[in-house]
Parts: sequence; structure tokens; C-alpha cells
Amino acid sequence: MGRVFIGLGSNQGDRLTAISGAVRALSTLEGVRVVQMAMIVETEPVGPPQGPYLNTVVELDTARAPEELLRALQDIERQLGRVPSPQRWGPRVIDLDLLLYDDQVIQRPGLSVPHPRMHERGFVLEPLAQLAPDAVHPILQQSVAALREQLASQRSRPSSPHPIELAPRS
Ligand code: A4P
Ligand code: MG
Repeated sequence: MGRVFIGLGSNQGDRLTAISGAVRALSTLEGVRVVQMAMIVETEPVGPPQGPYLNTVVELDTARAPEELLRALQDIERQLGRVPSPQRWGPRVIDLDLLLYDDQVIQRPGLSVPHPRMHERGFVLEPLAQLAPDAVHPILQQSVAALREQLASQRSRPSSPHPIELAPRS
């Protein structure tokens, strides 16, 4: 059985219905067991201007091989009404990304695991850290908790090592 994490995102239509529909569809797949799900969070869009997303991550136990699982994820995306977008990182009804599959590193046409941008994205690392802070990124060799810390410190670095003294109010 593989221990797998799937990232879910939606920013079009009824976002909550899409996310819950995808989790339900995952739970009915043969050879897949949904182990746990992180909180659903609302996040600012990364990429071109578009509406805010709902994001979460689910953990699966699966007997399916990575390619076979990816095909099932793409079937679910289609069933939930996703249509191919002309725009990279554009709005979507549902997006299902295979983030981690055990400690496997896969680099084939059509499938890269770990997901190539997962370590740069708060909307992935926040919910993933809730479920598996100690999971290790098999290429970067760092834990999810450490990756999340690094991303947070890049976002808001102290501007000065010393607190700025404010002039007393007159
Ligand atoms: N593919 C390769 N590896 C994988 C993998 N590990 N998991 C291929 C899933 N798919 C993988 O995917 C394009 C191709 O990637 C597929 O044909 C598959 O064979 P896609 O889902 O059609 O396209 P995409 O989602 O636009 O590309 P990508 O690279 O997955 O985009 P991201 O990185 O998921 O970005 N902002 C917020 N706040 N929240 C979001 O969820 N999502 C995106 C999409 C942009 N901004 C966002 C969010
Ligand atoms: Mg995707």
C-alpha cells in the first residue's frame, strides 16, 4: 500500500461542493482508502488574477500505482466539470494534484512526483503540514514542517535586526 497525499483546489463555481465531491469520489475508488483530510482553507490565488481558492489536502492509502492513480484523479476532475483551460495556472472548478507517493521520485512525461511546485506553495504546505509535518520531501530531503517554515520566513522577513524606535508623540 502506498501512502499518498493529494492536493485539492477550486476557485470556480460552487467551490465547497467541488471539493467535497472530489473527496467523496476519491473515497469510492477501488483500491483507495481516504485516511484523513486537512481543514479547507481559503487562499489568495497564485498566478494570473482570478478569484480566491478553497484548498485542502487528503491522505490516501492505495494499492494503485502512481500513473493509474493520476488517471483516476483526471477522471474525477472531468466528472466534476473541469474543462481544459488555455491559461497556465488559470481558474478551475477542481484541481487534483498528486503531491507525494511514499518516498518515490518519478519524472516521466505527464507525471512528476513530488509535485514540482509543492514546496513553493503555502496553499499546499499549510494543509499538508496539518496531516504530515514529518513527511520528508524525497528530493529536497526536508520535512514538510521545515519547508513550510522556510516559505513563511521568505514571505515576512524582519526588515531590520533592531526594532525601530518611534519618536515620542508630541
Ligand atoms: N502532472 C505532472 N505531474 C503531476 C502531478 N504530480 N499531479 C501533469 C497532477 N498532475 C501532474 O495538470 C497539467 C499536467 O500536469 C497534467 O496533464 C498531468 O499529466 P493540470 O492539472 O491540467 O494543470 P495545472 O493544474 O494548471 O498545472 P499544475 O502545474 O498542476 O498547476 P498547479 O501548480 O496546480 O497550479 N492558487 C491557489 N491559491 N490555490 C491553488 O490551488 N492552483 C493553481 C494551479 C494556480 N494557483 C493556485 C492554485
Ligand atoms: Mg494540477
